[in-house]
Amino acid sequence: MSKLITPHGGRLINLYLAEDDVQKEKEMAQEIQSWDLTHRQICDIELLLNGGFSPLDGFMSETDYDSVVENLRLADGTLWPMPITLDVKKDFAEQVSVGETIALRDQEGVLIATLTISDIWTPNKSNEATKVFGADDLAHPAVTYLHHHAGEVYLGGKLKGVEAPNHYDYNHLRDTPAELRTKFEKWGWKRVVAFQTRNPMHRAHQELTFRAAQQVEANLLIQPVVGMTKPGDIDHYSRVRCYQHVLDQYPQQTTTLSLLPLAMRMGGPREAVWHALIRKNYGCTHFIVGRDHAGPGSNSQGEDFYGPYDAQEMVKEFEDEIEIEMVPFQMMVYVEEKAEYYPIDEVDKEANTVLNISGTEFRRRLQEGLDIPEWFTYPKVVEELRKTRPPKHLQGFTIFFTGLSGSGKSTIANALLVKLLEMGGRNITLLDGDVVRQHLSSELGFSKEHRNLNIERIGYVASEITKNGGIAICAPIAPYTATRQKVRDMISPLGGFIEAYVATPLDTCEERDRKGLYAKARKGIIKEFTGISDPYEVPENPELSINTQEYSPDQAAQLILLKLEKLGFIK
Ligand code: PPS
Repeated sequence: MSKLITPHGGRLINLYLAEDDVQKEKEMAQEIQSWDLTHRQICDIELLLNGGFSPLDGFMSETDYDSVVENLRLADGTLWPMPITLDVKKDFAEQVSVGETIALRDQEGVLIATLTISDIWTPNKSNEATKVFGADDLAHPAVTYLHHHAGEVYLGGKLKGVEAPNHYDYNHLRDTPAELRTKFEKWGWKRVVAFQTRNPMHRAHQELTFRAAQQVEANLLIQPVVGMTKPGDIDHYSRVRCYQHVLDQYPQQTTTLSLLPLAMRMGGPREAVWHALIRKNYGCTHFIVGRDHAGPGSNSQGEDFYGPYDAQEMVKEFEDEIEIEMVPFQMMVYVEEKAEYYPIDEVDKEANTVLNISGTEFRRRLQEGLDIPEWFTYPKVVEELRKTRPPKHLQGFTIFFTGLSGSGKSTIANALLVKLLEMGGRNITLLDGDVVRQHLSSELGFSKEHRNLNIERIGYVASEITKNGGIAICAPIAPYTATRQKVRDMISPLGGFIEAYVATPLDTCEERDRKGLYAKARKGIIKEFTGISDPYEVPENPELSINTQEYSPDQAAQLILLKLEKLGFIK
């Protein structure tokens, strides 16, 4: 048996009920309130139940949460840098009370665990953002998540695990901490260095990890995150196919690949300490921390949230306590004269030609179908990535018209549709305001809530079309900035999003009054009419603003085609 020793000398937590108790718990759960776990919560609960988050034995209590936020420690002093909380909607929280047990289910209703509530509280999210992520700045993905996606109320309490969250993908590459420890024991791996990643691996990463393993004389565990990573990252299916190709580059029996169902927060230094603790739980003795580990990019002032080596410094500070040795790593660069990779600080830049391709440049080359040299990455990796990131002219996109009723959105949208059909070779769907209201939103009215729901539905359909390489043309009024932004955020990671504001002034729309609606609105026969008795928030930064007094529908459609060409979406 492996020694199930975790950081802090405790045992590896296993929160799953014994087989005999599972049936009883399932029967009991039919009588109690259920909470449907979000994707993030499914990731967290999997690692809580299987001991990846040892020594935690449930979602944090308020005192543990406060202590973690303020001091990176649980209330009893145990090192733990990241809040692991169960956020729920306010109306759900109002229906439950301390001492009650609730069922936690996945999106299909499968019972994953039960939680006996010990605490119910409303967190100070701005304080959490500032203390945990360094700033209450929405440019940080975890801060956006906290304010815009997470529920208002947190529930704390101990968990009883009924069933592990189900995965249909790459089951042979998924291990619990206990399974991985057993494998290491079986293979005679005493010293194991873990490599964490959320990106595809290229030659530089292979060189870095290989050198790190050599340096500390350890076997190598490549343990990429397949739960949630930074929005916009390459999907894990493609990444895992890439990792499998890269695995062939290591000497046999030195290296293994195992997938980690973690929901990252991109919390830089705190996150690096958290990652180290998790790796300790998975039985690793060493952990590679490179430049800008788990960095979220720049803040709203355009500066990096964290310094490039902050994460290394913080892990160093706690490595003895975690009982894992950090292996710090510099950026690897390719030295042309030597046809080899070296850590950047070991290269004499005067005497050598140093080559490197930045992430942005790599994505540009992929998008434009340009050459990617073999010194940078493996041909099979490029092949995989070209499939997921096709050049722009093969990607899907959404043209999202917005403007007052009668502004000319539908006319321009139809002209554009016809021109794109004439060009041929693409699948196009027109989601016109009236048509959507007939087929998708027939039960909705024109209150703010209903309008937003209508736009979210249009956004969802358009996002599916865009994701699958099609063209969606949407032409609703979409009067609210926040909802338009929501749709943009939903679609942008999947392809192009072009907001086209049809800027016809209200008096012109009213003069035209093609459907006679403005006259009725003025008389009060139609209530909540946009521009008359309901607001229209003018877009601040649309990709296109079309003045219909200067452009005929045909010219406006041409204008959009030129924009699409400029952006690379049509060739
Ligand atoms: S929204 O706000 O985006 O959900 O509106 P949308 O679905 O695009 O509206 C579609 C058409 O509904 C007609 N209509 C109204 N518009 C605005 N306000 C009120 N109260 C209203 N009642 C009916 C109007 O003809 C919209 O079509 P367009 O093509 O914009 O003229």
